[in-house]
Amino acid sequence: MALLYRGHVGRGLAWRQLIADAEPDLPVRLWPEIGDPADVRYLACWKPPAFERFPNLEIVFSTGAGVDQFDLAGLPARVPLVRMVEPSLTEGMVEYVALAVLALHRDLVAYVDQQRRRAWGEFDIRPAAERRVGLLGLGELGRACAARLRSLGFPVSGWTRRPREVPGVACHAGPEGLSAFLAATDILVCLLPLTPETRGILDARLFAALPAGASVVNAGRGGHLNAPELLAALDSGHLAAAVLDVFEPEPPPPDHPVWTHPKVLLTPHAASRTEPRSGVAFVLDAIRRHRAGEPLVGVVDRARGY
Ligand code: NDP
Ligand code: OXD
Repeated sequence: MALLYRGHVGRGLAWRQLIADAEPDLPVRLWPEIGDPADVRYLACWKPPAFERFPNLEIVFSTGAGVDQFDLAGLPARVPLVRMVEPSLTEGMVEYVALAVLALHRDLVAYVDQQRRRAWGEFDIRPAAERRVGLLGLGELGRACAARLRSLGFPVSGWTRRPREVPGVACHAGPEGLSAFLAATDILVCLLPLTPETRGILDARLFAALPAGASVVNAGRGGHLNAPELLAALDSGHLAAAVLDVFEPEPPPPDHPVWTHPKVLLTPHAASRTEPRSGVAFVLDAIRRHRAGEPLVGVVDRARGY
């Protein structure tokens, strides 16, 4: 029985050491040294190899929260796909979203642009209580971000697929709840999974439904965004600024206007990441639960796509 890790080499070495310390009876193999594929019971990866090579798989782990990078064809229905639900990933995203929302709230993107142009002009300061933040997605990450944003003083609302109740958050759900949610959002933060339903959701129609002067943060996936329509909404002045952590493709082509657009702050898919110690703790807990016949945390619903 073995766990196969396929991903960042340095993090793989850290995973192997941490698992050796905590669970010496579980050998860890690092891709491409897979050994006998029949030994591989657990696979942890960002992008999976062909599942057919591993006839005895019991659990497949995504080393991230998202699973849109997985082609599940070939993964038998009996093998659960488990995504990361662990504190380092959540806290990283909470920090990033707080950073992005505060940057937009305090006009940092516009100040950086001014500095480049050697311009000196101040913008009005608006209280956080008057800046409404709307979260697309109130899942593991969205709910944690909502709590931190509330503690910073922002009124927070959220939009989900199914109706939800989150204390202190004005909740909206489904296509029928989207317009009211958008109309009451000054800073929109996308923390959705990428599915056929959410692909391209950040488009001209959605931007037009936001109040004039609103801003956008995309920390979900690049496939959520229609980039030309975002740049058009920024150029028209309807949107004030955007903070983008994800893009399609990553990185954007060298001549793409998003690199230099004065109203865009771009980061290289770096909002958050699973730190080896807490990732390994999550995986070992899942394996223990699986062996004990207990329910797993973070199982992906394949029909829903997240
Ligand atoms: P969850 O699965 O816990 O939450 C997803 C949320 O999105 C849920 O609230 C869900 O609604 C909502 N949602 C899904 N589909 C729809 C839809 N069609 N309409 C409305 N709401 C929808 O995911 P996480 O919070 O853990 O992660 C979210 C995403 O963040 C990941 O999938 C990944 O793409 C991205 N991510 C990005 C990182 C980065 O570094 N940039 C790092 C980590 C994650 P409901 O509550 O009804 O199910
Ligand atoms: C993730 C990511 O999904 O890092 O975890 O994007």
